[in-house]
Amino acid sequence: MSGINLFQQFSARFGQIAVLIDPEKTNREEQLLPLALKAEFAGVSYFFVGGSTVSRKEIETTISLLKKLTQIPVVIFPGGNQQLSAEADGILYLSLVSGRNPDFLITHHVNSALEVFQLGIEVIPTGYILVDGGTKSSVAYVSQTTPIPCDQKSIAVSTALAAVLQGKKVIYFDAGSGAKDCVPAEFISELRKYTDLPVIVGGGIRDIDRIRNYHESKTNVIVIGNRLEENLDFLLDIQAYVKNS
Ligand code: 1GP
Repeated sequence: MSGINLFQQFSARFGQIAVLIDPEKTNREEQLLPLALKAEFAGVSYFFVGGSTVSRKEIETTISLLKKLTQIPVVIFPGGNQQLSAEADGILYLSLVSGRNPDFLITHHVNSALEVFQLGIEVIPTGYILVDGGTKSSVAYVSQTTPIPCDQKSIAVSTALAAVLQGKKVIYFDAGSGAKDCVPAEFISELRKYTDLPVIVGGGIRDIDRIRNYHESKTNVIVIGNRLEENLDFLLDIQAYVKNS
């Protein structure tokens, strides 16, 4: 087990940046090395690794390379119970609480529980809430669940609070990869009236104003995926923001 305590790090402050790596697209050292170097320069706090249809081998290879290339903590963001690696610093142990598909609430967890125990990595029970991002996301398709509409703040907050009452330590609001509409920041500011637990947000985040908006709404971790797949230089803008915030 690494010496890092991810839950404590998540909790420590607002406005931390995580870079999401999909090992189906990014898995070679020639891709990961520049990403790792630029992310370190930019002050990125975490790498999240996972995707809806990623294989065990892809996740293991990518995490193994990352651990050689960077000191930034590597966190599994699993799309299914095969996405495990003993080399990761921890795993977001997701329950898709916005959905009503038992596979993503308990079946995957039962199938992998013994193995997760034996990995010995930090397990972070996470209430994962899918929000309508204006496109059919791969998570909605694969999980066969309906996202919470963007204008349903009360449902979103009640869903998050139910997860907290069930013992989840972290809430992740996700509009899905490549979302047109991001998760409304008001979901987070409203949730903050009830809990101090760490909140993660992702899906369609493409500019610094949006990052600032989430930061000001007391979001602990802001996840960027697609925008960096298109152009790594966005990390320069992130560097300037992180340095001055
Ligand atoms: C999706 O939260 C992530 O699960 C990131 O989304 O790829 O749109 O940044 P993007």
